[in-house]
Amino acid sequence: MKKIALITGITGQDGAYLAKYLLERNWHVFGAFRRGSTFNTWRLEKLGILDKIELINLELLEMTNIINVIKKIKPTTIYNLAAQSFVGASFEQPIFTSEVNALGVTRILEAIKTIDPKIKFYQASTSEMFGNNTSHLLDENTPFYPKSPYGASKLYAHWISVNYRESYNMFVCSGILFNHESPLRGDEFVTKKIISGLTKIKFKKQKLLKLGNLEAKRDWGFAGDYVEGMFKMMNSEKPDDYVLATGKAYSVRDFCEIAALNLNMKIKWQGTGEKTIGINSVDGEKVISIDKNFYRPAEIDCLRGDSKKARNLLNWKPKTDFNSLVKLMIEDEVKSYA
Ligand code: NAP
Ligand code: F7E
Repeated sequence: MKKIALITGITGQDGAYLAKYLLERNWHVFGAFRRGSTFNTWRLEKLGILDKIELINLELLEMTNIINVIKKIKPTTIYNLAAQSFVGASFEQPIFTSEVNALGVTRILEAIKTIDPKIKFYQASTSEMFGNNTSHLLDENTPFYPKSPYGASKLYAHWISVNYRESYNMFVCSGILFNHESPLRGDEFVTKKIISGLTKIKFKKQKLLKLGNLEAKRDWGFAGDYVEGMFKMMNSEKPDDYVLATGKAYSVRDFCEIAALNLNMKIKWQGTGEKTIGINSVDGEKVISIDKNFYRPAEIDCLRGDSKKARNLLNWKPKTDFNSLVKLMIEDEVKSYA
């Protein structure tokens, strides 16, 4: 069987890890990127795979472009990882976010249905669709109640994916992934921001790290583990929806403390709410403060997933625990200061 994959969002974190994973399994990988004034291929370069991928222009806002790309490369599988993926920005740009994240998915599905409904389709869904439903472990049967334009746009994309699967008998999977991080994570996301900020402070390149809500808890896994789950979904017998998560949640505050320990710093907290500060008790310097600009109009207090369906049916489980994730991100970050 031909093994031709098209990955949208190839310049993003997951696009890079998934491309590497597929290349190692002898897939022919086309990476779709949106045109910009500069090439944004640093992640592919960092993984050493830039020259092994065929890059192709694709803009999710542009139907004709999507149709032409699919007709030209004839993929057997499409992984749709492209999105306006920053929750905070979705409050500022809700319409753009919906155009890309929600209607962009309908555009691809409609193109697949018209050109070749046998093409398999993976949709990058998210724990953000659950919203503040935090009383228990979240799984495929938990009702959705998104708390951001991002979450709402992804919920539309999830249901339209399910709808095409059921209406047209297409092989469509929706992977409901909880937060997953790595050294390739975008700078604005809180894990990378903490790692990068505290490392700069350690090497005296920055004085203070400003954060928003320290109490938010997330189920943080390693992106490298999660792309394996995507692949397993797409290569199982039946298309379905799966949660991928570690089952453990930690707060932003916890993340700061563990990251600091990995840099031989020790955070002592003082004050509460917006007045909270973090002092490095090793030298007594203030290193963390709160900036209300990083608060969101609506926050999700805690997200913790139950991936037993993926464990049982896909034989998937995360290999990297929270402490190992923080450690590997710090180890990569300090390399640039060595
Ligand atoms: P990311 O690093 O932000 O990558 C997003 C990618 O989408 C980038 O390559 C971006 O291109 C591309 N893109 C954005 N708008 C586009 C458009 N209009 N047309 C074509 N491409 C466009 O995100 P990620 O962390 O790898 O996540 C991958 C997917 O999983 C996203 O759909 C995200 O919403 C979803 N997800 C992520 C997580 C997580 O924790 N990482 C969890 C659940 C779901 P540029 O490089 O040009 O910006
Ligand atoms: O925020 C809090 C913030 O922006 C995590 C995306 O990949 O995962 C990601 O979305 C938490 C939130 O990720 C800052 O309020 C505190 O509670 O790193 P984040 P996210 O919003 O969870 C989901 C699953 C996706 O699907 C998304 O695509 O941290 N927080 N202080 C902060 N967040 C940021 N960014 N910056 C802060 O200073």
